[in-house]
Amino acid sequence: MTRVFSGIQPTGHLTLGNYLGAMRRWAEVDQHQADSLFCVVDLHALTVDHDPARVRRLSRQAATLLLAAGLDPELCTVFVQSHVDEHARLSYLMECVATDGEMRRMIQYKEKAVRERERGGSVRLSLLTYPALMAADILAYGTDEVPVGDDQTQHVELARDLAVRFNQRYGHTFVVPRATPPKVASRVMNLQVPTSKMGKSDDSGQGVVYLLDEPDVVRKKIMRAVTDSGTDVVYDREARPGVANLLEILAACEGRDPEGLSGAYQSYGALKKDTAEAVVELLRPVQERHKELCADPGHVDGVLRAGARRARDMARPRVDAAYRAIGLLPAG
Ligand code: AQP
Repeated sequence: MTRVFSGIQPTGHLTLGNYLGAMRRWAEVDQHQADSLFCVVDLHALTVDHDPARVRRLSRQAATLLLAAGLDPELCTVFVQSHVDEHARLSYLMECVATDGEMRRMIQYKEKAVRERERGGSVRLSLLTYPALMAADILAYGTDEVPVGDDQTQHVELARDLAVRFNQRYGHTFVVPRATPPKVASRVMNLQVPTSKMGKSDDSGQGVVYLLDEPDVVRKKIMRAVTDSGTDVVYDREARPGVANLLEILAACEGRDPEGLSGAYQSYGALKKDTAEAVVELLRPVQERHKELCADPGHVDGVLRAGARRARDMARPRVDAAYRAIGLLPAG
């Protein structure tokens, strides 16, 4: 059976981008068709300046939202990265296989390093080595497929390269994984700056729909979305990024094709109104389930405990094998 692994960072409140680009597919497709693991990757959240209490709170919220989005612990493994030591253990080996140049070429590193400096902070070494930890996350489980949005495909490519290199140099240890981005909404864009990704660490939040935004807030943000200077509704990502983004969001909500949808609209206003209502309806069941789960925190804790146990059992043999293969003396 295909093994699927993917994760989400507790660096901010989860967004419509996270849902359409990743979570919805995990719940609707992957957990039913594959042996799947989904992880709140809290160690990754320490790569940028953070408040410890906030990271803890967001980790719990992210785990709760994964369940609210439909992940079923009977069908897949849901856990928190720091609960499974194998991630950090294997990350060090990945750092020993990767090169400094490979890490510095990563687009996310370059973008986030600039952002950290602009915010007056310094760049943490862990931001540079982030892809080694991500490779460890993936490779520890013998992962075949990594369902991620477009922004993460470069990191999955690096995980592939490291797996191949390790196998060639030290003997076959890792499955070589591949990224599987969604066909529609692989990169949901910021509603105010439609040339930038809708990200959860956006400073103002005005261009970002959060999964827990009230319906009226969702409507307001979408009705105020920046469109383009033209007036006709055409799907053109390059020339009309704002309208293309709305068409993609609406298409993803309704399971349709953005280009086909564009013909149905004569004005930006009508497109925004339908998009807003489609998003409100998409989020409604997730928000309702989230509320129920918040009333039962013991349930979420239990799911995470069992998930971590299962994940540890799956990862340990492969990580132990990697330690032996690379030349470390077994503990006996
Ligand atoms: N805008 C997006 N469109 C489509 N997919 C997206 N994903 C994230 N944003 C979009 C996908 O969601 C999964 C988890 O994302 P993440 O937690 O690794 O990354 P993030 O939400 O982008 O978080 P950051 O890096 O903490 O936020 P920013 O970028 O604001 O600094 C992944 O599969 C990702 O592709």
